[in-house]
Amino acid sequence: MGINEYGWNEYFENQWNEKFKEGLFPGRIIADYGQILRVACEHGEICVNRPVQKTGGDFHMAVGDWIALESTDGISTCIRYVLQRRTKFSRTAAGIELKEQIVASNVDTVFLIQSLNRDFNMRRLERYLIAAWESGAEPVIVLTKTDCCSDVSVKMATVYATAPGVEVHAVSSVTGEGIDEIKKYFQPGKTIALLGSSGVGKSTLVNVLAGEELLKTQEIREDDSRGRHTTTHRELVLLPGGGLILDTPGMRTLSLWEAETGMEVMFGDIEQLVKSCRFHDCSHGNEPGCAVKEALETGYLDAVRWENWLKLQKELAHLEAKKEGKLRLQQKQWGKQIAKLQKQYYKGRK
Ligand SMILES: Nc1nc2c(ncn2[C@@H]2O[C@H](COP(=O)(O)OP(=O)(O)O)[C@@H](O)[C@H]2O)c(=O)[nH]1
Ligand SMILES: [Mg+2]
Ligand SMILES: [Zn+2]
Repeated sequence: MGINEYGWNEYFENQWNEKFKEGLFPGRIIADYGQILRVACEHGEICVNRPVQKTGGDFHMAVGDWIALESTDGISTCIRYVLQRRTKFSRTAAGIELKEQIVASNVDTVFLIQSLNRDFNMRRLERYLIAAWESGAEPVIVLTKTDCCSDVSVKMATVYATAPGVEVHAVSSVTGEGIDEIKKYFQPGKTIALLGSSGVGKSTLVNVLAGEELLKTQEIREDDSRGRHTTTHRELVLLPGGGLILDTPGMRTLSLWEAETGMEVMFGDIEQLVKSCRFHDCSHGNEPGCAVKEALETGYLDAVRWENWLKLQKELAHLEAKKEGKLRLQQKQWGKQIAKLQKQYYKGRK
């Protein structure tokens, strides 16, 4: 098995030649079991321990990462470095501690998946698109379970409006509808990640594309409970026709981690509008010359989209503040600013 099949390319080759010395060899993380990582390398598939830093926190490693391995005593292998990522799809990890969680690394295309029956939600799609544009990978929208939906074209139109310029496909893993269409994205050495809520049919889709039952799906089959899902658990799957598919565990919520580029791509028009209000600190309430208000009235700006933008702005502002550990400082500054404004206001009235 060649590492090129697994997506090794010039980008990594250049890093390797610059930074890594002899005695090391490259591998790609194809599954994450927590303490143990499964890695594909020139020797085939091996399991290695996740290196643990002395400080306690584990090294930041994700499925899709390219790593430098070292065979220590001819028997065991350990991870020495993580190569710089070409792309990464991240979110804010669940939990109290503020930290990044890389969901998929070194991905070329992300399939943003929603099912047409239950999971269809444009506000959620906006979130995924922001994170996708931020990741550096190309987003493609895949709507699943066409067999359970009677108004596919209406829903497709809704998606086109939410994600202009992004390709949209509707598929069914049951009837096979649309599957051929999405096969064009799978090319030798290219990695496609499947992202979306639990239950939308990601693993089923991998199995359909792979032509065999590689991944566990949620379906329980009463007829033959044995021997169905016995294949090794993998998250990054090499397809028989070339190309790699990265299945991710379902995410209940996608809390953004970084969003600057993504917000610009998704909401550049709103950012422009906001800038063209007469007052630079316009609250977009009742001020004269408010471009947002005008756009909402004329229908140029969709009210729901505007509300989502406001919500996202608030969330991102909060995240930024948390990130910099400056929440308190900022509150202090706000206090000062308000005091200043009050002072100006009273001065103006005198
Ligand atoms: N009707 C229908 N059901 C599907 C389709 N794809 C997946 N499912 C079912 O949806 C459920 C969840 O699928 P699964 O692949 O485990 O979802 P995941 O959590 O996104 O990996 C399973 O019961 C599948 O059989 C489809 O195209 N049509
Ligand atoms: Mg799954
Ligand atoms: Zn305004």
